[in-house]
Amino acid sequence: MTDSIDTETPVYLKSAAHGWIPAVQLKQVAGGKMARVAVPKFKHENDVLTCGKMTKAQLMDTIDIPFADYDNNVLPVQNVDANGNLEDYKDMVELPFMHEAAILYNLKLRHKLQKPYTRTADIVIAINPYHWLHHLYTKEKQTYYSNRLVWDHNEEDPRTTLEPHVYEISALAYKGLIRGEDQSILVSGESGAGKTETVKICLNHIASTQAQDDYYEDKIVQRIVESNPLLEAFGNAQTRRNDNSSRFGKYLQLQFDKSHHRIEAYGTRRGQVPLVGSQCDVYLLEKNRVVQHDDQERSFHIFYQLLASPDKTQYWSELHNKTPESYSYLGRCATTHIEGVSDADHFRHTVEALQLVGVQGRELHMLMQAICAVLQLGNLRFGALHGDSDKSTVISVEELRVLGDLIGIAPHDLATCMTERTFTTSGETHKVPLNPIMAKDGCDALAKEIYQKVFLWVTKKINDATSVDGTAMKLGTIGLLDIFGFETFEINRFEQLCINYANEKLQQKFTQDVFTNVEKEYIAEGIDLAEIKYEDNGDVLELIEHRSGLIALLNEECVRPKGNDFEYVQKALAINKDASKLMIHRTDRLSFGIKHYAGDVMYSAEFFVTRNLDTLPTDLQECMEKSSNEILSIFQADEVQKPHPHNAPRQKSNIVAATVWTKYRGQLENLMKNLRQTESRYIRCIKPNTEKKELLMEHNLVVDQLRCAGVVAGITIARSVFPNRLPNSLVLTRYSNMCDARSSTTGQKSAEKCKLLLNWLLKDMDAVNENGDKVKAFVVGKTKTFFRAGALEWLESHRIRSVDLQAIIIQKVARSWL
Ligand code: AD9
Ligand code: MG
Repeated sequence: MTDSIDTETPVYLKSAAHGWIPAVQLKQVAGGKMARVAVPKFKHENDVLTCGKMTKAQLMDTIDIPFADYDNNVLPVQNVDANGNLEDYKDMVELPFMHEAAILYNLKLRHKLQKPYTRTADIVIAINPYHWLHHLYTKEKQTYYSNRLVWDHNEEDPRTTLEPHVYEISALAYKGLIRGEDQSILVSGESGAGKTETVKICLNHIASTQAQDDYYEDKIVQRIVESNPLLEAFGNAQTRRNDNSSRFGKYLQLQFDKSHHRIEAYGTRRGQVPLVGSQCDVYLLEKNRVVQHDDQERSFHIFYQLLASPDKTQYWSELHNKTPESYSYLGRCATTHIEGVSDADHFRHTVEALQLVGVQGRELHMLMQAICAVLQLGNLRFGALHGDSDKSTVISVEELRVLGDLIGIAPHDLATCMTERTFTTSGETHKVPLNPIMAKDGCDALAKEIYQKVFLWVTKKINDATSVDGTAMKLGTIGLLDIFGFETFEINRFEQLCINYANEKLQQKFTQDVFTNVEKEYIAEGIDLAEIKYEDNGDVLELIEHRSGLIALLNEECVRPKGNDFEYVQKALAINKDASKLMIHRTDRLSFGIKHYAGDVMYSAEFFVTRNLDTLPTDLQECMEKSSNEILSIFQADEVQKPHPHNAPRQKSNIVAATVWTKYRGQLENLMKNLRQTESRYIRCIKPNTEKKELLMEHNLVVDQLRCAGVVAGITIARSVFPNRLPNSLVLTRYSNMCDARSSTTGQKSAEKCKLLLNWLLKDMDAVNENGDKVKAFVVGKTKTFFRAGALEWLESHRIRSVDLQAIIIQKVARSWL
């Protein structure tokens, strides 16, 4: 046994809590440098350590990170301090080692230390802690971040000394707004990652910057804050992944009054811009959930809330003794109650929030009755008419009567519009009977449509009560985007394509913003602009959006008299066969795939045409227009929504203008246009595990999300020329004791000192670029030093030489156990 580190024999410790972990290993990495593998903390509480050697396969199995991506199967993952303790980095741009494993382990360590937020340059990564860390969200914390980031003008970049927090994003957005630029905060992540909670945390923080005490006294701010849980009651549901999953996308624009006299009128802090309103745009409500949801999931919260309310009969006497099980849309599966949640309490809160936005009295009744109408529609049953299975009749006569009473339409009229369809040919009208399945489908389509109207009606009421007229004052805005993250399931449908398309659009903006920020940083630091190369996802967007792309071809298929999913796929594949991002399925002819920025996704085009058309039969629309309930009767004759008469040529432009894709694309274009006029800030939410458990991190799950969020790609752009950067002050404290240059630098500015120090330390590290010119291993900017590939790793591996002694001890102990 020698006293030097044996670089060939990796030694691993087996920990009961952590599985196999590398103890210490020096390994040659790119450029012939030596780098080291983590030295984990040797003692874990209640943890038994054993040791042994591991094969590469075992290592990949147990450590669970994609080592296969790298040339060396063992990479340095973490940094250690002089005592052998793992060091975490609050800004990942400063990580001495740069790859997915290093990012993952840094996040993991911080997660364990209950530090859910980590910065990567201007982006904040938020790991869902799955339990409320109260100390992070106190009023004092809110004020502290506002003071440091908004009001304190003395420091250059206070973030270097601040623990990362989403409050820094909200504070910086508010500061940007005060300086005159509209702002947006883009929160993304997969279902359950914490987007909605994060938006609420930011919103509360911004609200707290208003009248310093008792900001809830200001009704408008209260209305804005309360509109969030209100929308959640109507647009959120329990899913397997999240008990309070948002089933729609949301862009909430906070409106601030920038006119001078208003500032004085509010008597607020100097420079403060008062929050005077908000405008909420919603996207793609998952209305299918009204008629169908999986086991262990629920429909939208409001149904269960209403049924749990002790006052429910005041809205409709028929609700007496009714439970979710009484309604077929809710009670089909066992899950009707969420653990730890009181639907009755939530209902009270929902009603209070509705009253706050002016929905009360008659309107409140109308709203609740519209919800009851949806439930009641689900209880209608259809059977063959006089034994003829091509015709249908409503067999639940009593349920039909109750529904008729509720919405003020004669039961007979209701039954007719549900069991027959009207067609007009050559000016003549024909009634065609529907079979029971078609009648039930129409009834479900009506329930979904009514619920969508209800949701949009509530959104409009919120906007009416909160938004202000931009012409009456000079408005500034902070937009908060809480939108569905990238999705890939076993079967991916039309909805997944819509969602992933939105994510592609946002990813393109993200990449461009990261690039622009890197440029800005170089300029601010006074260093020469290096050429930054990056790949964006323009090819995917081209495939989806261009003139013969996936959207245009689907719209065309919807216009064709006998348009269908199969023809659509064949055309899309033939026309775009050379598109590099399109994948063709050899056997399943209804499938196609897209190479998204976040990974490859196969789509099943089954029902694409129907989902894209999403039309409600005219008979049902016209019947609803007669309802005494105004929310239901807003089914005005919407020309473009109506299906075209049988055999008559379809009016192409009308249908195309009305398809789900076209409307959705228009909404997204508007959103992007709006975002382009703002300074955007990013929060990437990460879900640490699928069990909703605190302190547990599943490696693969997190790495996948980091890829989807473009975190790794973003850092790669930021570090493409200079992979590492450190504040000059840190360079001095960390590396000064590695040489004697200290004595000669006293009295000089830190940038100068850094230059001298690094000139000495890195004198052998200069490289030669493609043009044969000599390039320095580092560039010292005004406040930060930028390192080329390998330079910081070299410094680190030499700095931690003192730790080697400890490593030797660990190896000795470990070997003595072998
Ligand atoms: V979905 O796409 O709408 O299904 P979100 O919005 O990403 O999803 P959400 O914000 O609803 O997730 O968070 C899911 C759950 O995680 C919450 O109900 C909380 O129980 C938990 N959570 C999220 N963020 C925090 C936090 N900062 N602190 C504590 C949190 N718990
Ligand atoms: Mg959500």
